[in-house]
Amino acid sequence: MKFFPHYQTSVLTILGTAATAATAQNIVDLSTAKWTVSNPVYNISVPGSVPSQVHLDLYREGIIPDPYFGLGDFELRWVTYENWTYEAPLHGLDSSSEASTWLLFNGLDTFTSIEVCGQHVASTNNQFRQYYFEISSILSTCSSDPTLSINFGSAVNISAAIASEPGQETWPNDGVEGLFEFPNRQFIRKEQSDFGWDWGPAFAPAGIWQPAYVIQLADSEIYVRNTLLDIYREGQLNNLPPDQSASWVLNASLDVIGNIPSSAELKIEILDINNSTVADGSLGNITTSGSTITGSVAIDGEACQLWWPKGLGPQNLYYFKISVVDGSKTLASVTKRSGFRTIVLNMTPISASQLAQGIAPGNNWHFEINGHEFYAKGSNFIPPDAFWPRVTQERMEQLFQSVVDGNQNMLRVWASGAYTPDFIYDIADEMGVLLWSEFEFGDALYPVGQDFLDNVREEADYNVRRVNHHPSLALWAGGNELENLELPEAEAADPNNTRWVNEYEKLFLDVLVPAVFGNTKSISYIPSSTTNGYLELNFSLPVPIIERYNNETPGSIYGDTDHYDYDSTVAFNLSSYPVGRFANEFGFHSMPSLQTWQQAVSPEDLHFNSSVIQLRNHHYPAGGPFTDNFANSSKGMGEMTIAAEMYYPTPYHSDSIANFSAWCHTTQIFQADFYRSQITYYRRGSGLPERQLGSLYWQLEDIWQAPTWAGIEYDGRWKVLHYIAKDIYQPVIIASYWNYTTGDLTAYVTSDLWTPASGSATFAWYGYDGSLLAPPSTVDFTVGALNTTQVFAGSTSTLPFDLRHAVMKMNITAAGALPNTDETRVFKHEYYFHDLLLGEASLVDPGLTLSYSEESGNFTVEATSGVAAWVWLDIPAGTLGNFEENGFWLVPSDGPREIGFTLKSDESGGKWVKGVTIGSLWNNTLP
Ligand code: BMA
Repeated sequence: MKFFPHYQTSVLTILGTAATAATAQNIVDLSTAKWTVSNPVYNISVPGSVPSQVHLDLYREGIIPDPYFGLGDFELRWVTYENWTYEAPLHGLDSSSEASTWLLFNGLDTFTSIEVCGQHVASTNNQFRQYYFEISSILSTCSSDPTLSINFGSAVNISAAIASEPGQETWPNDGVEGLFEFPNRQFIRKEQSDFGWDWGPAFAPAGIWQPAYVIQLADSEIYVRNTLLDIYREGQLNNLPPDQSASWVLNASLDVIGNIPSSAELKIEILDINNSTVADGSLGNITTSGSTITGSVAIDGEACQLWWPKGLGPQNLYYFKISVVDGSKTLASVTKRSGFRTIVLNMTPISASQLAQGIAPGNNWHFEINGHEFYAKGSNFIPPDAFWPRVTQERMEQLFQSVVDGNQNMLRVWASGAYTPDFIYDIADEMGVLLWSEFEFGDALYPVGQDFLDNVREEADYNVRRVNHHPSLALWAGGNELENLELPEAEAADPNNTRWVNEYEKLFLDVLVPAVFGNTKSISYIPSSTTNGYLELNFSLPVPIIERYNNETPGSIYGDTDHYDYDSTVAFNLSSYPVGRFANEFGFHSMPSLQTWQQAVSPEDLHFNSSVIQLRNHHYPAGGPFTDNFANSSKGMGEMTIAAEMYYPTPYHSDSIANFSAWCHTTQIFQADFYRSQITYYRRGSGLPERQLGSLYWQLEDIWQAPTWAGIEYDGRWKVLHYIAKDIYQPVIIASYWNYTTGDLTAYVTSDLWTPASGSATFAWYGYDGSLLAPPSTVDFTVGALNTTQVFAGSTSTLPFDLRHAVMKMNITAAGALPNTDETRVFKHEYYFHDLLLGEASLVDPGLTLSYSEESGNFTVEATSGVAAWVWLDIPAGTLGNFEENGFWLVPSDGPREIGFTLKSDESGGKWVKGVTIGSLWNNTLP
């Protein structure tokens, strides 16, 4: 790897010396200070911590019970309505008069008044900004030992006060406000789901939620508080596919506390993952403006190993050490781990050659990594906890391991949580998970007063710069469900008024486009998660994006899709699914497992419709009304019940806990079944005129223990959905597509490999007793790169047997190569077609057997006397891990099937193995 001289101001140095020694700044990490948190109204004063939040400190000190237990969501609202003060003496400061002293906060949640030595320093009102304040003069007048005191105002009260200010903005439509939520979230810059969401509780926490420091600098010293690193192809423009043969350009920009001398320069050293220097030199085009220094350099691409998402190639990473130097002195240096890749959301018009391939006219809407189209497989990531400070590295590594084990390569980081911390991007960089990232706005229209917009500008600028170096960063989107929901609703309620679209564009184009395009060339931007894309992208305009909205030509296909339908009677009607270029969210809720419920509710509440369980369901009925009443909370429960009763035998076990557990599980089966139907439909679209290239279901994981759309429960346990998604996100799959009105039945093989794969498909009809109803048939197929091919066509109206008594097993074996490999691999997949109403099917006892081998650590299962539908291996409470597969079907002729297991944590001392149980849908029919 080498730098190109024309980007440099000085002679380039390859394999040169390391940077000189660091400087003598004094940095006090405020997590080491002795904090108290107090509230005078309740006469509470207890030890506090940083980073933390009030609820976490009160819980640790025994003042409140576990906020996640029972009805803590409601019972602890008094905490939220109060103001809280965090206070600590400042030790370890250098009292010499030369030092300038600063407070640096990477995150304050949210409304604060900050004092040092009883003197006001500043007030803050944005959870997502980094704040820094000079306190040198206050310290010099401090009569006693300095004390830092931060008073947090109640976000719920303050947002209500802001909402009722005279002249405050109102909208013709309400934002989405679910059951049991605090109102007015759109007026403040705080995690929007902190006020409650349809999958989460409303704690609206407060506290110093990110690291905080005191920084002391001598006259010429500087401290790097944020770093932008942008690696792109020369000539690259946002939202457009770059020339992959162009050289790489690295742009670095450091934001500092202190003064950067005008003679300062930037040096760079690139190291491989083993810390060997692969290149070093100086950056050119240096500009210094106040407290920011920027420079760039071109890099010869030959030796740069590309970074790829999981499944598409290796995750090559490098360290980039950037130093600010002035003559022979190194003023500061910072190291960021990054990689070489281009990622673009291509929304260009469908070209003539694409039309000639049979792609429907309109615009593209797909991602390209390093110039390759690929199929994005994944889900939506929500805040993994209502209290971020307790989200640990270990928990996130475990979660992301489940993501990659589940064959997912992309997560959409949903727009109304918090900007993802760097350590999570780091995990995604290492594991190869692309993170479609969003600004924190969702399901509401937002104020556009100058103060609000200025506040957002700071927040956006800080976060775009902070995370841009992560190769996993895939996209910036302005917010959640704005163009497809909030804006049209406002326009429908107040027709012919252009105010709503103008205001929308003020925030999501005029403010956020410069925040992205002004800082990075490597990342694409869309204003709304669901969008028809642009009508025009013109970089000679002040804001280069002109939105398409509903300016559509009939017969053309444009954007991505969002699909929810809580009428489960049409769940498997394929014509009810949207046809688009990409599915960015779709779903249906289900109950968590009994094991998870036991962590959160008392034994007497373990009934499907107990008040506690109903009140933890925050899903409102489709179409509203979104009011705070108990009757509505039963609707979400009702939707799950109706679906379970319609499609499956429903449990009626005499043991009430077993019955509850089976009901929970049956709602998970419906959820998984419905998602599989949509995922196969969207994936098949990769080879149909819509050229559909992505499926991200709603939602990856849970924020707490409750009925939600998640595929992974709060503690990491996989629901049926995560197993089924793993199965159907394999590279080469077979699936059936049934029009139950006409009886037309087809099957397709779909592949997201980048080269063709060939193999054969076998189809066999079985009775539920395991007997073959007809001789199996086999066809050979070749499926193209990122394509689909039909391998079966028939009709269920001409079958010689009743569909209620038969299942068709289809399985494929195909040879193909994974992207970026030459090695041929064998891909296998199986799929069962059956009547939708399994409650009416002639299920028999499948005679399931289960054994475990200490030696291999594998389980062996077999259906000895009939077809086993939705086989489920269950792990006891206290143990966490996942099977290689689960939720599958078995026929007796399959013989024994060995299934691997990965243990993640265990509190049973190994006894869990004996607690593993096996069952299938047949168990629902047992008393
Ligand atoms: C969409 C999402 C989320 C929501 C989910 C389930 O609205 O964008 O806001 O939680 O559906 O209702």
